[in-house]
Amino acid sequence: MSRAVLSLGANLGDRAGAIRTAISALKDDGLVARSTLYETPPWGPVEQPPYLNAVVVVRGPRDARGWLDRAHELEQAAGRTRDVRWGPRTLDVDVVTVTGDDGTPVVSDDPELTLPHPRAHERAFVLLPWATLEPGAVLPGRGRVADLLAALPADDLLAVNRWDHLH
Ligand code: PH2
Ligand code: MG
Ligand code: MG
Repeated sequence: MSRAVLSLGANLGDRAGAIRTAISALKDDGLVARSTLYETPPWGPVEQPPYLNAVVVVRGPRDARGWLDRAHELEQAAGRTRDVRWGPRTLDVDVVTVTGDDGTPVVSDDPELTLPHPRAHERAFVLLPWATLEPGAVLPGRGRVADLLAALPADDLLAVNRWDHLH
């Protein structure tokens, strides 16, 4: 058994539908907790529409590669086509961190699955929803999620807005 933190994002089509469908599908994989949806400005070099983002915690019999495979299945089911790196997408599911039942985090520098996720520590759209699920969460190798959030520019935090209650 392992425990994984997954980040979900969508900025094309029915953004909320794609994320909610994926979260529902994860109930069969041992969904432990899910954040609400947040609307967030696009991060990165590509100009594109705003994202909806969410974070979930799952625990099940898969290993790290198994969670990545599941993430890709969910992206496929949402009609994901892979084109521009960091570009717009109907659904993106990223594995942020995987922890064994003994608490040991999986560390991997495989370019297809780098763990923990190499950019999660600087992304408010990952850290903020995660902190609402697990206030004491630690991103292995980077420190407490609450401290990482506090280290980000205030504008990054202010730009992550709870979306559900607006709709
Ligand atoms: N994902 C990206 C690129 N930029 N920006 C936000 N706000 N949220 C994302 O999920 C996101 C992004 C590529 O994975
Ligand atoms: Mg991503
Ligand atoms: Mg991805």
